[in-house]
Amino acid sequence: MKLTFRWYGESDAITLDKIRQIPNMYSVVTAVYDVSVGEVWSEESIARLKQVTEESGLKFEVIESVPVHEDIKLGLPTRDKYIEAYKENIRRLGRAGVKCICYNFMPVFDWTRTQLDKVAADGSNSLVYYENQLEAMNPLNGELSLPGWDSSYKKEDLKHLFEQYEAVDEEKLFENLKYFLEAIIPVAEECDVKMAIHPDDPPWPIFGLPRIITNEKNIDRFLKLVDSPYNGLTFCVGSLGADKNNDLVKMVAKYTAMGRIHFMHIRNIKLVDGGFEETAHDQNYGSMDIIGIVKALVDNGFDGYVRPDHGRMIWGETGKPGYGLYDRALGASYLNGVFETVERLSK
Ligand code: DNO
Repeated sequence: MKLTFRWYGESDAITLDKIRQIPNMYSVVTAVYDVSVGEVWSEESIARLKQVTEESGLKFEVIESVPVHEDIKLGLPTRDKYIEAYKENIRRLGRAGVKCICYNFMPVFDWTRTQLDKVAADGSNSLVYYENQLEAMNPLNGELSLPGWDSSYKKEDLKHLFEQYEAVDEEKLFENLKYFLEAIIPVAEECDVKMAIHPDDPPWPIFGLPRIITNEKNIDRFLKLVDSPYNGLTFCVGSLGADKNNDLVKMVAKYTAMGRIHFMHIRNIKLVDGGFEETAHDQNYGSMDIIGIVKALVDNGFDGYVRPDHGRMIWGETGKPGYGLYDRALGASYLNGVFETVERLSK
């Protein structure tokens, strides 16, 4: 596996100098943040990211994310121009040495939590999702904002988007995803860039909006939409694991054997009545079988990218919820240990 770490570019308080000191660190996972969704990324911005990353001794091989414009997900006539821009981004990133692009196909909102700083018994705090808190949230009042959400939407835009999505059910969303993949995967093949869709987090519809990358059946269907190794997955343990019906060890083994997992997001969550809580990465703190998942990867010859995912806030650190340094670095170290042990024992 190739260990990676998400880096929010030169304005990130967690600098490359710090990231490169984490044992076994291979590449950053980053993006160009100075353009709106749907635009072509400038060659200069890409070159700059590559240059500073490589100067620090790290690789520039994984992008998270090139976001997909809502018109593509909605299947509007204007989608074609955004798809052209998307293809151009794949070409430009491929030329810069990028090997894997993570993206998602969640309508309007990316990952969603109901509280960002739930304090645990040990004094750390983390992100949680409780059904009853979600029911009390109204995304249309424009006041709600979460770290994963596009904050450029105004109240009126959101209302309009919700109205447009009334015509899009799961079937329609699958159709729109197919149209998108049929256009971009040939370009990804040509440029040797693996596309890796991120599952929906949480893996069920929220606020009445459809979500489709949620379980084994739907992922099987997704992979067949365009049956190419370039049409692959970011397998996010914490996202898919929020649904207890998902057998993650089985899914990881199967999709790794198929050569379709390009990127692993590995973190732990604890399933509780009516929701879940993000915990330390270590096996015994949450409900995920982290060791079983790593074993499924190793047994099936996984050689893709792995990153520790959301961390808790510990040691008084403040910053972007889920994306502090300390607990993600502990997560990285834990994952190194699990991989090393499982690899060694499997020889
Ligand atoms: C959350 C992240 C997601 C992910 C996107 C991919 O922390 O894993 O926001 O980057 O869904 O497009």
